[in-house]
Amino acid sequence: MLSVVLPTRNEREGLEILVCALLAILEQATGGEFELLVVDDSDDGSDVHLAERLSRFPGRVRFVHREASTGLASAIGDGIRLARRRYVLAMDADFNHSPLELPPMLADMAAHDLLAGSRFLPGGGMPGHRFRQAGSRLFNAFVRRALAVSTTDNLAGFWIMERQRVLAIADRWPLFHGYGDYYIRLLLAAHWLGLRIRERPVRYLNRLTGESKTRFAKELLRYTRTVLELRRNAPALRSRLLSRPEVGGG
Ligand SMILES: Nc1nc2c(ncn2[C@@H]2O[C@H](COP(=O)(O)OP(=O)(O)OP(=O)(O)O)[C@@H](O)[C@H]2O)c(=O)[nH]1
Ligand SMILES: [Mg+2]
Repeated sequence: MLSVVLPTRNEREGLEILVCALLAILEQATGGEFELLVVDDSDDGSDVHLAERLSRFPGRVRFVHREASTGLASAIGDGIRLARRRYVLAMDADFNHSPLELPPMLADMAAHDLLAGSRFLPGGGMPGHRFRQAGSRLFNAFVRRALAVSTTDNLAGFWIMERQRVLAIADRWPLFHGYGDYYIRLLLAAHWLGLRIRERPVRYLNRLTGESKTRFAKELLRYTRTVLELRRNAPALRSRLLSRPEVGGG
């Protein structure tokens, strides 16, 4: 049923706790039909420790360490390619994305082509960080206008889709490069393809332990460049994507 892709970089303390929470929650929510796929780019030695700790869950948790890190988006892409279940769910591994959101998301997934968490729908939210909240809201308004999409949260990166469908899109249009901007490309592709996108509110939690890898202002600049480039190249990208009907919605 479900493969959960967890990209990690130097998450020594929190990851094992997250894995245990996910194992308990998903056992119930999926009737045991799931796997967790950790795609790790750590350079602090935590990979050796985590590989050993997570080997206690054979058949449930796969830990893949990449020697040469090519960044967050490519880790998610690799995880999706390695996944074995019908649906893939991508989430951060630092508790920003709460494991408690998974059961309601799973209950909704079969009725939609892309199920996406949003902090900006009633009932959603994120703790603290007033500057970040305001920045994210403003940026989302910009994305909606620049790319003519309706999604309220184009940065969340907390989503579920059929694995084959994501791979078919990525095959046509490389999505998985950069950082969180891969998600803007994925949502835009889904819009262009007319997929049934469903946003549902999610509440972020504070990162449990460890350090953020995001320089928010710097990433926002990168995301802005991505959006402007997508807008500029939209006709060519769109026709490339739509030239293959089998990736479309249904
Ligand atoms: N595999 C891999 N994972 C990464 C990389 N960079 C970040 N991550 C993971 O991606 C997730 C999101 O990274 P964060 O540093 O929490 O970024 P963020 O959630 O945007 O920032 P904060 O809100 O400050 O936590 C976490 O699970 C990280 O461990 C990377 O280069 N490779
Ligand atoms: Mg985080």
